Amino acid sequence: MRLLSAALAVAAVTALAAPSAAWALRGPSPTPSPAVQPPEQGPASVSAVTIKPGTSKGTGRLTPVAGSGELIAPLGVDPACPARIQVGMRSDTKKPAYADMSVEIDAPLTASRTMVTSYLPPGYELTAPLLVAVPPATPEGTYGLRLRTPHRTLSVPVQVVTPDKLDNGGNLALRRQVTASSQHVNANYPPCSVADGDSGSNGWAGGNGWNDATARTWPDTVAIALGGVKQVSRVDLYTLNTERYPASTYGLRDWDVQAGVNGQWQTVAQVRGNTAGSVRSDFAPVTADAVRVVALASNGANDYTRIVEVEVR
Ligand SMILES: [Ca+2]
Ligand SMILES: [Ca+2]
Repeated sequence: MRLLSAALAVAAVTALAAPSAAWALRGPSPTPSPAVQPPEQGPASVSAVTIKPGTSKGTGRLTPVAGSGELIAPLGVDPACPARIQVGMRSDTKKPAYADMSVEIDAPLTASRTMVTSYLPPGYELTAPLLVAVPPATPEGTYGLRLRTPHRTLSVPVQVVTPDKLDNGGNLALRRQVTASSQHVNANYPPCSVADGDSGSNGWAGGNGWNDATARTWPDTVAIALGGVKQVSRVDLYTLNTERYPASTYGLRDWDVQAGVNGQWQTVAQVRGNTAGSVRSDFAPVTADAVRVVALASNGANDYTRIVEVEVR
């Protein structure tokens, strides 16, 4: 048993120590691979591929796995913010081996990779993000995504829907059109990421939050069109906040919340001196077709605006 444990540990270290050599991507990539920013431009924390012990079913085969049973891919979304799903494979084989999984998707949808290849010890599971792009003219409907290992295929239906039909949990901003006063030269901070449904900071620099391009210059603005006139009375703003990059040092400090009413921006809430990762602003209901955040200052010396998500209700 000790020998087996040692072998597994060595195999795991091998797999984890050389991810670029152990696995490879092939095929089109809708977004550039994450890059670490220089310190003055903000922190980065990206972990794209995870290899960890799984629960082997003892089938003796490679089994494709997916993070959910289906993928919802909204139409009309900025290509910089594609739909995402975790995919991968679990080794139920008896010996360590190089494992291949192919990724097929129905046209006209495209996936960020067509193949995942990795060294995988028995009982271990690999997962990695798959980005699915939906061209603007794609008809609504169900499309096929197939994950194939040599003896198994996992089919994950992809539902292409307009943002109006999304189950948005009451968040009127979800997957709506976003415009910002500036966009960082690094493509991993697109404005549309403030309405992608991911409010967690752990994916920062991986495409799920907006970093402006004008250090120490204010104001910065990010506006979300609501797809029509809606009654709104609450905005939740999530700024960068992790253990390593706390909001008190890297997050947004001061901002105004504005509502677009009859073509005019009205300030409906103000936040000053914030040090928290998220702030809820409640205000008297207004009828608006857009919501805008006017960023006025951030904490610390870096002085960029870093917003992970804005939710509107
Ligand atoms: Ca986000
Ligand atoms: Ca700025």
